[in-house]
Amino acid sequence: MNLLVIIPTYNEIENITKLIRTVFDFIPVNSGILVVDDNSPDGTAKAVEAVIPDYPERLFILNRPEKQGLAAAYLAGFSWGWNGSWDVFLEMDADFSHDPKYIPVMLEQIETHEAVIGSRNIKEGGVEGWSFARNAISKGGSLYSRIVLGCPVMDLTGGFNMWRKSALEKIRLSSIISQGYSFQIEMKYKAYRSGCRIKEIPIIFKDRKQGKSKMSKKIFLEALVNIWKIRNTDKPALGQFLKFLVTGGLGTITNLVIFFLLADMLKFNEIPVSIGCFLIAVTQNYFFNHFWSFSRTTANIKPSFKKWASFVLFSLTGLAVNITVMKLIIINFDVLYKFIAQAFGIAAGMVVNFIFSKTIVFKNKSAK
Ligand SMILES: Nc1nc2c(ncn2[C@@H]2O[C@H](COP(=O)(O)OP(=O)(O)OP(=O)(O)O)[C@@H](O)[C@H]2O)c(=O)[nH]1
Ligand SMILES: [Mg+2]
Repeated sequence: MNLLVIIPTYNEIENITKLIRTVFDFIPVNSGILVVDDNSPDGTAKAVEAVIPDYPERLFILNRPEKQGLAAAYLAGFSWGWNGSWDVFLEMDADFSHDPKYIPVMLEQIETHEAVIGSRNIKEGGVEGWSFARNAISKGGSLYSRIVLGCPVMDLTGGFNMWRKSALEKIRLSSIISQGYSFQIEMKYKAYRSGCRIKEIPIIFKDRKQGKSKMSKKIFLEALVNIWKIRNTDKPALGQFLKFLVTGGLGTITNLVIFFLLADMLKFNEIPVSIGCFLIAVTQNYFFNHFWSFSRTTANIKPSFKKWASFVLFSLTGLAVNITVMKLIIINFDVLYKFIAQAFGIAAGMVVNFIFSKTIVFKNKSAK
């Protein structure tokens, strides 16, 4: 398998040359290294360029104009290598925290897995040189993310990970929302959710000896908040359904208020009033669903008469299901009150309408 090691750098001049040489000692001849540098002021890129002649066709640099965070650097790295002959990608820090000696072990495991994670939080894994506080923060962060996301990976925050191309396809890199350090968590979570075969191997993580950490309190807090966003990108269905229900409830209120005004106060005939109220409520629902319940999928489509009409049609279908279910329950079961049957009917109608809305009316055609 052809391995591409991707190393993001920002001010790693003290480390990068030595790291590149060490990594080359541990990887097979068909492997390469790509350094993704965000225009480091210390001249990291120049240092890399100086050693490129030593490793022709094996060492590459991707120069980016400015510091844009770890996620952007890795995503750029993956896409740089996407059309090349690489089948396996390895993420690795430039500061020697990730010991290159583990790469052969990871390569062995990637034969039978789609993702191999260098893990500090399993047996025989660990951290060297970290203060008690830093260790506690890292472990706490991992545990917190595991609980919020319901993801069994023990080391969610670590950045020493190997991916088969197929795993990156399953993750759908275009869906990644993280910019900073939560990127690592998001990658693993999405790999897990998309059914990748994941293996954690123990690593001893060593604190950096040279250069400055880019980790800060702000970045850390950002990651804590991001976990919830990550969870939402993956589990929109329940949120969508709840919003859809609230929308339906608001539509019903609108319907009743207008019905009261026209039929009770102004004494109009209740049949045409009822039809009018239905259309107004459904129109309101249509816009609420478009801009709220399904806002995630409708971001790049506009409301249209055609979509509105199909939504009206499916609302009527929902109503038909409602009436049918209600009637069937009353006929077949000995219900104490008919409204109980109607409640089941409404629920069934709602579900049917939701499914049509989600899969047809508010579907994002460009989503894969
Ligand atoms: N290209 C690029 N690389 C970055 C950026 N931020 C961090 N890096 C690199 O990503 C790797 C991890 O960053 P570190 O500063 O070591 O962060 P850390 O490992 O979480 O923190 P320490 O444990 O204190 O080292 C290093 O190779 C950095 O040079 C960025 O914005 N752009
Ligand atoms: Mg580091």
